Amino acid sequence: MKILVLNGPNLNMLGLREPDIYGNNTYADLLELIKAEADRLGVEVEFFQSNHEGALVDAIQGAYGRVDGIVINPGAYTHTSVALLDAVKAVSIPTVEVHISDPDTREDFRKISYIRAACVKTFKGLGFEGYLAAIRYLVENIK
Ligand code: CA2
Repeated sequence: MKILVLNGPNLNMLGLREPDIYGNNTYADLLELIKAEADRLGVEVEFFQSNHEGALVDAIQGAYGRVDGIVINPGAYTHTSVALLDAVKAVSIPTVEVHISDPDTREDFRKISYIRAACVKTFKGLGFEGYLAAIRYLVENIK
């Protein structure tokens, strides 16, 4: 089983700014944590981060026929991107939405998630643990 882990804009800045919201750990720490959980579960993981909407669309399209599940934190594109929603719908790969913080408890503009309609599950407000929960969810639910 292969899982693609996608991260959107500014998530490469983890640990460097806004530690009160996103914690002190870095993007590299996040990848290490996910890889350890994937190894424990015996699944292959591939990582991609971009600050560009089209690059994320390309990554989702590139997963078609190649990947069994997607974990995505679209960052701010969560609240703006119909293109990411359409891409997940188009490839029809089970996709889990993850947010480190809980956007529903923040500014009103973060309360809308376009991509959620195409996702099988959402984990939010759990910090980095949300990504691990997403990996476990896909492993348990993809047959
Ligand atoms: O809570 C999340 O994971 C978010 O997807 C993070 C996005 C935000 O726009 C969403 O509403 C919720 C922002 C990611 C920015 O990450 C930073 C990391 C370090 C320093 C500054 C920003």
